[in-house]
Amino acid sequence: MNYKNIKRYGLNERFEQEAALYEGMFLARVSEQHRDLYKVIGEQGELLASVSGKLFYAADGTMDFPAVGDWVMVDRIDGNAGKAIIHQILRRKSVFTRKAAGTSNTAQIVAANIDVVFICMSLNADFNLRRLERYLSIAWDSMATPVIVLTKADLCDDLQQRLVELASVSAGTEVIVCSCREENGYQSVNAYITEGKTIAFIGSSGVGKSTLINHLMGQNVLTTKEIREDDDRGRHATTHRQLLLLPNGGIVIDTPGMRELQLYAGNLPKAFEDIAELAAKCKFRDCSHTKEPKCAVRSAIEAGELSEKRLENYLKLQREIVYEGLNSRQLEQEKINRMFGSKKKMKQAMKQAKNKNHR
Ligand SMILES: Nc1nc2c(ncn2[C@@H]2O[C@H](COP(=O)(O)OP(=O)(O)OP(=O)(O)O)[C@@H](O)[C@H]2O)c(=O)[nH]1
Ligand SMILES: [Mg+2]
Repeated sequence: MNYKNIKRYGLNERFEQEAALYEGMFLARVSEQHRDLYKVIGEQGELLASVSGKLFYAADGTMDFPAVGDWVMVDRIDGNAGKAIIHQILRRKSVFTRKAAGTSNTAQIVAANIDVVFICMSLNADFNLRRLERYLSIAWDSMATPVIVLTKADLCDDLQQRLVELASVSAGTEVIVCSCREENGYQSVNAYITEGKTIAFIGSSGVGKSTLINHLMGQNVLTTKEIREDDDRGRHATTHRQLLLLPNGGIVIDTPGMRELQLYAGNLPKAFEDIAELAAKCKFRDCSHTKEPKCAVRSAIEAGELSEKRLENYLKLQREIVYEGLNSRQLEQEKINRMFGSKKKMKQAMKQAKNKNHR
């Protein structure tokens, strides 16, 4: 198959190879989701789509349904004869998940197959280190690279102080400071956007995600809304996730601001590398860092090297993770095992399909 259009939407060899497994079906990327209706981009343009009955009944939770950014196999190449049917979701390269709002322990996919995740936080009222720790835990688990984007620099008069505070939680993550009120306010963001790479913007409502994307697009394609004056919060201007193609060849996913961000899976050792390093020096291997003797983590707090609040948040997030010990990579692996038996068998099947389709 000679793909042209969807190559611009980030198609690479890995997905192309897997798609070869599904003879007679067409490859497309999910660009929008509205409840159970999807918009997908195929080789001949946009299509409306819904999932097949088989996919629906075989689904074991929301992770088994398509999400924005997913590569899927559909039954048609154009929409002339009606809606397309999504038969298969290709293996995800990365996935940003959170616990669905409410009490159930189900996951919600925020974006799939992203290369970089921009965690947006404004430098005024939204600035909150504990929330950022949550975002980073999920981002490091997602297999996408996180970048912290601090927005609304024009509304902050103690930037240096903010950056010092941030340094205690941002280790290993790039930080970009920007503002829509300055001429070159988004230049550093642009540096991360390259052809064929997918970038997702996440963060609270009103921090300026859509404003930023509009700037990158060079036109106002997305709706933005003034924040409420009384509490400085956004008004949920963006209502659904959406994938767009940027003029410079990058692909961006805009997401609605989240009211709460609960963890479904998270990479705590990576987001809290300082605590993980200290924990290795505790007397007890299963030290809970609460009351045990010779606890290196508590000693660091007493010495003023680690903030108590950071430890509290770490312990809280640890309790929150649904699949304790299972990260997104392992969850995806489980799915492959369910589908193919093992990763090796999946690779063999892919190779066979490729040879067959090339004959
Ligand atoms: N002063 C200032 N205002 C900004 C900046 N960036 C965005 N805004 C304003 O903040 C408000 C909210 O921006 P949006 O882009 O709608 O925010 P969002 O993150 O997309 O919000 P949701 O879609 O609700 O998640 C708008 O009125 C923007 O004009 C900035 O750098 N400085
Ligand atoms: Mg928005």
